[in-house]
Amino acid sequence: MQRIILHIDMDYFFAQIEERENPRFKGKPLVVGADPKSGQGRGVVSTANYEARKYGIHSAMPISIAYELCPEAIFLPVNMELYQQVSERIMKIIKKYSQTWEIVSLDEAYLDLSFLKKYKKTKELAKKLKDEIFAKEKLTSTAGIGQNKLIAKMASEKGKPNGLLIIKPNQVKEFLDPLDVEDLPGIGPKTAAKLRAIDINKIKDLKKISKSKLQEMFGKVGEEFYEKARGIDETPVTSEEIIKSIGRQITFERDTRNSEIIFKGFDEIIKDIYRQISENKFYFKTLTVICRFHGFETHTKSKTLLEPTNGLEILKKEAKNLLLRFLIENPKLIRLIGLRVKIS
Ligand code: TTP
Ligand code: MG
Ligand code: MG
Repeated sequence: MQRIILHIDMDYFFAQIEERENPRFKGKPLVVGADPKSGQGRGVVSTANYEARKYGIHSAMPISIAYELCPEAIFLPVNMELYQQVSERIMKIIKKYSQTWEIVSLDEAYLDLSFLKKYKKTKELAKKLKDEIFAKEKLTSTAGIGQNKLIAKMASEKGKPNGLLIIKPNQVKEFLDPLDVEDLPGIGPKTAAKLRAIDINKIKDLKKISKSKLQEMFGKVGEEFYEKARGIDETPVTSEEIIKSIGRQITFERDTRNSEIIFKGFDEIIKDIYRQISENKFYFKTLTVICRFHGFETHTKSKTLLEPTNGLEILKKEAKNLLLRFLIENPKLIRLIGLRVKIS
């Protein structure tokens, strides 16, 4: 059966909320993230508004580089509590438009609109949805519509900002072919570099490689690249909330191997996560420790317990074991450590 899927994603979400709260920031470059400390700051950019993006600033970039690119930008800390509240209200609106929805992150979701049957009707619905979000929250969003989640997501990406882009099944090929391989969800800079090395730059080029060759190069995900390059994606809209997780991380003032500093920081993270677990009566089953070394090399290690628990002692023990494994395996100076637990 032909499906029709909508993907909606808020425009420069954290930064747009900050602009709304403080209209005098509008029109000026604005960066939400770690404290830049006049260029000495050590965290990263969460997001930036479009004015700041003109300077090359983007999510996950070291805040010190963002500062270098545009020292006169307005730098604001992450006010996650506010963004979460806004997100909850937006998702409530989105969920009214289809019985089948999937929330993917704080600022994006899929709706299965197959019941509308016609693309024309989905366009009207998407407009209404965007208008309702704007009327209630004064925030713009971009919607993409297509035959599956892949096309819908890529369409919203290309339709930004404040856009609505519909790619009908007979337009998929002309839409995908000229795009860069890195525009394909799942292909990041590393995969793209390998492809570029064999002169594969556009999705059109990617289609020339056989499935078996892609498998040989990239393993199981290689097969997916083959399908995606042709606009094929069967994954359903799952009607589930995102799996909630709680995470915290700290960036040290200086890269360090001082175990007193490392474990003192880690204890605070554990304490904070435990406080959230107990306040909300959460249970967790999977823990992930993240460790960023000197030079930005970042690794994670996870442990899944046999059953969900809410105990502080087990959290401490398992988290510290994971961190210790990092310390044993890698002698480099440590820049950042973090812990995340998946709520079950
Ligand atoms: P995105 O939807 O990826 O980005 P965005 O909404 O800021 O911008 P766009 O208009 O391109 O959609 O992410 C949503 C929010 O998630 C973003 O506002 C901040 C946060 N975020 C981070 O904190 N770190 C990251 O690396 C990314 C990608 C996002
Ligand atoms: Mg967004
Ligand atoms: Mg998003």
